[in-house]
Amino acid sequence: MLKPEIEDGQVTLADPAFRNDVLRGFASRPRAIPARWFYDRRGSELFEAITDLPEYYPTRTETAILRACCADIARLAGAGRAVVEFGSGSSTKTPILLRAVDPSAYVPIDISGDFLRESSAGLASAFPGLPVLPVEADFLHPIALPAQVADTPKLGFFPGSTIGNMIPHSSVDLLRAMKASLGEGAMLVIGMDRIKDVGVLEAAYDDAQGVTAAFNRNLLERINRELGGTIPLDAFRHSAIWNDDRARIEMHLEATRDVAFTIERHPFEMAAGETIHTENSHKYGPRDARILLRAGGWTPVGEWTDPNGLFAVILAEA
Ligand code: AVI
Repeated sequence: MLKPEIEDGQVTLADPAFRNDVLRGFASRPRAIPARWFYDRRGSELFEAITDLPEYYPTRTETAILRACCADIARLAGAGRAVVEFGSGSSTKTPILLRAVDPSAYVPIDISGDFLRESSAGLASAFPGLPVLPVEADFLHPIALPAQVADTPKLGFFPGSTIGNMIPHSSVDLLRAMKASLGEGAMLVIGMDRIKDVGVLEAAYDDAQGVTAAFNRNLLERINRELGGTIPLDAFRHSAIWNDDRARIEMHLEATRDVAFTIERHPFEMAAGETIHTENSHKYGPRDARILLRAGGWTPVGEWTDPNGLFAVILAEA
């Protein structure tokens, strides 16, 4: 049965998919919970705070690259495309692209109706006259886009290196689903974080102010809040480590002592040093990025990076 929870004075129901992923995640070995569950209201606020941290280079680096390359993207893509953003849109990056490419419509796609409505309203007032056509859907699967843009060529936009949060076979599936959603003649602008110095990478995911640690630990708070968990928060520490073999930063929550707790009355035990794996953030060498795109059905036609080669923005065609 769904369990009513009080959040911000409102009664909400625990998401059955969250419950399943958490119970399975704690029972499996290695223990792991999908990163998508970070993003409740508090988690989304903490992620926003992460993007401003001095150690978290991706957001400001990608924004600077976009500012510098958007005229080239506009030239290569041509005017009048419908820009289709996978995710509900960033108040900084999206306007940079929209201003440059002179689109005929803007179609943000997000699974969370709340975020979608908020960001669509912001974009619509910043771009009067531009049709903003939000679609509430899970973009991991092919999506039917609004009829108004059926005959318009599309320019997909997937910034932030969000693709890096998926394991390689899922990221290939996602690129293929995007290609199917965008249709004939589509192009895609995608942000992909580069492999770099391990110290820089680990600091970006374990900042001095502890914001990323709070973001990671908020998952445990969410489990306690929404699923009636009894996890002792003080028994877990945030860890972010570079897995060189898989070219990814892994975030874990590590038990600092032996602990026993329940989630919806299911008992769990963890020994000191055991972890629950909460996120992967894959990084790509220049060739890795191009190979991944090609595996997903896209041909890279333009690539831009910052002077230190920290991050890349790639334009690809279907
Ligand atoms: C959303 N995503 C691209 C972020 C990343 O860098 O992998 C999520 C994040 N996790 C910790 N810090 C930021």
